Amino acid sequence: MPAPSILTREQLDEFERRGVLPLRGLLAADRVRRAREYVQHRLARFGLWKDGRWCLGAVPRPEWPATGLGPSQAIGNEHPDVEGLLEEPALLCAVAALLGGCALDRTRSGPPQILFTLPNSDTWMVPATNWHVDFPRLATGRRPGVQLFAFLDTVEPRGGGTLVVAGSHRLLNDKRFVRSKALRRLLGRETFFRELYSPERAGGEDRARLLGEAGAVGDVPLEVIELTGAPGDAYFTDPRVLHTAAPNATDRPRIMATHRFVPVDVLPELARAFTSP
Ligand SMILES: O=C(O)CCC(=O)C(=O)O
Repeated sequence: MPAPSILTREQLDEFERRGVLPLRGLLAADRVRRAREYVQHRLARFGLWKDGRWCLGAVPRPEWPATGLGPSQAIGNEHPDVEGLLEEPALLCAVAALLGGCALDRTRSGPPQILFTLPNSDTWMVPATNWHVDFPRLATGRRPGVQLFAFLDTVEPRGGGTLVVAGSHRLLNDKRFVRSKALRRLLGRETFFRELYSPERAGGEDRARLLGEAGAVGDVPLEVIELTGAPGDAYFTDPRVLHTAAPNATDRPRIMATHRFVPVDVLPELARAFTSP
């Protein structure tokens, strides 16, 4: 008999429908604290973290779209306290539930990736640029895995949390490979995405209003949502949802971690999709 799922039928349905599922308090507080302390420890080298508090004046303030220090170089991901995030039993049960228990490719997927953004803007808006997907549409229409976005510290609204277009994973699954650039272009023919990418709807509050505005392509409802949360909260997304980084208009750095879980049996098709003409 299969093990009972950690997720309810309603949550699984929500994930199917919206391609985004919040799971509050998914990660244990201790595990998250260790990963956050690792990040703070690494940033202490730049004077950004000192005596248990942020000293943001230690480096020049970046201006959006710059995010400040590159997390891979300045922080790095390969540390047991970062890798330990993926050992969380509740997280692994949620991944198994979302992927129907498929065996995962854990050898090549590496540690979670730290997402870090210093405060970098006085105003907040939904960017017109860099909307993308990390995985192509597959010819079989199959979901290529699930992506985790976990909060290592509080990320408030307008605090640099990733933006995603809920529902967008359901578009353009029409039996062919479509990679990110082509997907962006094809979606740009639709009113909802024309507005989203539109440089005319250029800045400030006008673009901020795109958040939460209901839209649709055909019968697929769409909505731009901002990933926000407290330490230990997480979202799972369908890797086919369009998403982008956002400005951080608060006074605290944004610290999140992301990871892509890919079933082993999807790898051959993924490889074909990435290399197809
Ligand atoms: O929140 C961000 O910085 C963007 C993350 C992103 O685009 C990704 O993980 O693919």
